[in-house]
Amino acid sequence: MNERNDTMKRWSQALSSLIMIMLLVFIAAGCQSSNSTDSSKTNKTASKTVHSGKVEIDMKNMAFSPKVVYVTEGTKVTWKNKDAAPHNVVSNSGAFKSKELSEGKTFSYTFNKKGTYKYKCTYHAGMDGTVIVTDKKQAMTMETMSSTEKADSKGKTAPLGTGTSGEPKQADGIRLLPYKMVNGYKVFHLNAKQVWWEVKPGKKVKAWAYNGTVPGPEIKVNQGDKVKIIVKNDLSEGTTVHWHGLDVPFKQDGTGGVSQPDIKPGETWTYTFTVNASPGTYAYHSHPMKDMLKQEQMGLFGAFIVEPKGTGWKQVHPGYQKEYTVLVNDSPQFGYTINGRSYPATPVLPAKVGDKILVHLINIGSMVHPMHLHGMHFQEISQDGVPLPSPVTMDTIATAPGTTYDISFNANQVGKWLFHCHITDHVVDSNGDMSGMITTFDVKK
Ligand SMILES: [Cu+2]
Repeated sequence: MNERNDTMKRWSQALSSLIMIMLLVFIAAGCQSSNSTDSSKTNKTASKTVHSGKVEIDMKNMAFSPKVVYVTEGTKVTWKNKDAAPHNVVSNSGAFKSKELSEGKTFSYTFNKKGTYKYKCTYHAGMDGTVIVTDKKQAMTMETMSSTEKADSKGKTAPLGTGTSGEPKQADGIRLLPYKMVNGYKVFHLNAKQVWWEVKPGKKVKAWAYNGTVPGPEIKVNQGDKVKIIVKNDLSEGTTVHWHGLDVPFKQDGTGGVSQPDIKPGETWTYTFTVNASPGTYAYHSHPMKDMLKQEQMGLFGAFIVEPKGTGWKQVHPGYQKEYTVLVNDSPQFGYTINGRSYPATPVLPAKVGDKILVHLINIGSMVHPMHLHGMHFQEISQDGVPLPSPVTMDTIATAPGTTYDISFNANQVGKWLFHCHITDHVVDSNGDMSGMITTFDVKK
């Protein structure tokens, strides 16, 4: 047994050294090898590689190629004109501007500040591109992921699961976590593990997920419930779960290295508390001391809904016919998503004309997302689980990271009504076509 543990330990040390070496080689190479010379191939696809040091973008066939480039801070980008026609490179924000570049001429700019830089050739309409500058820490996360990918393709790591633990799927695409009553406690089980997750058809990415699903299954309780949540860690590193907004006792707060040690791989941890929070929308997510950024970006989060004492929303508000959770997220791993999917793979939320609809809206990402509803206004009725003194009517709500909202509206018009983030970058793919943070209310007669 000890010998086996030792072998495994040595094996995992060897594997992490290998990943580290691959990472260093990648950085040292300045990723020039991945800069494809076949522009017809890279023309329309966003490069997923994060470049460091330097990178070249071609101006060829009246287009920038690659059109979208990810770089770390301090990377020098060089544009080269490979067309007979002259081009230029002009930043939309004024950050940089080349003079006219005839065939064979180049222009360089070093990006020292994090951000999204859109630019264009002012001579040719529609000839534009984007440079996305990430900080080094974020790039490290992405590179470590792709190194793991390489190890996988050689069959060096265990095969991944693909699905869920069989929880019932709700109309909003989120699974509902079942519980058992034991000695007056509602007992829930969460299992953190690595899976493949399909963000949209053709885009399968590695995820770290609770019970195999992104977001994790929805936990639904009533105010006053006593709950036990048993968390099993099947990740390759320590983790915890934090109960966001629920004001639990300190020992149950789930902050790694602060209220508890990180739960080690293979171990379980039980959280026990009474739900005193007011009925409304909350969340849960991993909050380990080590690797917190990566764990949240990889999918370890979910909705936590508190219903009124001993009853459900529909009983307290007899007017509501539909109740949906809409969880918006941004991450380098999944892109811009609603309930773990990117449009058009996001859920279509059904309604009938005359229905009153309650939406639990959660921003679990790290950016502001102004969510806009087509065709109808809605009312914000509560925020962070607390009812507003008087509801506010609007058609766009600027959701902030880590903030939860309850909104409500009357489905008074037949139609397929979009509900989407209004930052254009968050709702288009690298070609500028609709994608990402968009969902639909399908209101029928
Ligand atoms: Cu957005």
